[in-house]
Amino acid sequence: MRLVAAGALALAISCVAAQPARAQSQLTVYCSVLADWCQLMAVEFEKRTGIRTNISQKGSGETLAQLRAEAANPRGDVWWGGTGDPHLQAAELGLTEAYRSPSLEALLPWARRQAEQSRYRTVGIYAGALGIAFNSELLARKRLPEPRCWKDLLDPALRDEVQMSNPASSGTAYTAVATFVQLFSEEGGFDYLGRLHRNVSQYTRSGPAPARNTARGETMFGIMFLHDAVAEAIEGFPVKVVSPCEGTGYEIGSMSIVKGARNMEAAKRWYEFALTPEAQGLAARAKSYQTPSHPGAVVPPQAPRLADMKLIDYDFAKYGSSAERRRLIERWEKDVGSRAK
Ligand code: S7P
Repeated sequence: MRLVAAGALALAISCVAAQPARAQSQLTVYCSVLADWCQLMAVEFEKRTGIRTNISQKGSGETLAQLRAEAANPRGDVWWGGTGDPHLQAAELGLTEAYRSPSLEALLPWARRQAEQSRYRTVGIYAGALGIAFNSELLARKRLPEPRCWKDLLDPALRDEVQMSNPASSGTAYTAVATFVQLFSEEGGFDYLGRLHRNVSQYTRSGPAPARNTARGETMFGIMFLHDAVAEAIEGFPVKVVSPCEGTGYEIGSMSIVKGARNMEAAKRWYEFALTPEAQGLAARAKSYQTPSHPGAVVPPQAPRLADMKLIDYDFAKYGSSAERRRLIERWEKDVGSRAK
C-alpha cells in the first residue's frame, strides 16, 4: 500500500536538494504493528520529510521469514515494530544493519539494552505484557468464574474455549512459549502447553487475532499482548484483561534497519523519527496502547500498567537467539501442535 500525504511535494523538493535524490525519495517499511498505526506513522513521516513511504504490514514471525528469504536481494529498508526476539534473531543472522543512533541515550534502559545486546542492530521502541483476555458476556452466560492465573485456563470445562497464536508464525506466541518455559521450567512449561492444547480451539497465524476473536465472541478466552485486548475493549467490545497471578512475560517491540537497504539514508531518517517522543505519541491516536520507549512520550492512560504487574526477568539474550527459537518451536510442534487432543 502506498501512502502519499498532501503537501509532501514541496518538502520533498527541498530535501532532495540537500541529499542524494535516490536515497531521499522513497522508503519501504516492513511494519509489524497494527495497520492503523503503520499508516499513521507513514503519513506523519511523509508530511515531515517528503519521503514517499510504502508500508508492508506483517506480523513479526512472518517478517523475520521474509527477511531471510530476501537476504540476497533486500526489498525492505526498515523493519518497524514487532516483538523483540525476532529482531534479535535477525541481528544474529546478519540480516540487519548496525546503526548507533544519537537518540539512544534518551531512551529508557530496557530499550537501550535491546540495542546493546544486538550490537546496535536493533532498538526497543515500546514494551507490552502478555496475558489473558476473556469475553465477559460469554463468561457470564456460562456462569464461569473470571480467570486470575495461567493455570485457570487448564480447567476441563474450558475445552475449545481458548485461542492463542501459532509460535511458528507469530512472535507473540513465541513470547508465550518462552514465558511458560521461564515461569515453570522447560519441562513444566511444555507440560502446561500440552494440557492447554486440549482447551485450544485454534492456533491463529497472527498474534493480535485472539484479541479480536475474543472481543467478537468467537472464543471465550485468548492469550495475547494485553494492549491488543485493551484496544478492543476501548472500541466497546465486552472484553476484560487479566495479568496472570503466577507472573508473565513481555515484549520489547523493536526496530531495525535492513542489511543492504536500498534507501539507507531514508531508513535512518525514519529510525530517528520513530525514536522521538512526538512519533511515539502517535500510537494512542492509532488506538495502540503499548508503553513507549522514550520517557518524554505520553503514555496513553489506557495502556496496561507494567509497573503493577508481576513481570518475569525475561532472558532476551537466550530467547532472542535463533538456535533457541528453532529448538523451542520444533519442540512445540512435536510435543504440542501436532498432537491429537
Ligand atoms: O499491537 C500489535 C502487536 O501485538 O503486534 C506485534 C507483533 O507483530 C505481533 O506479531 P505476531 O503476529 O508475529 O505475533 C507486537 O509487537 C505488537 O505489540
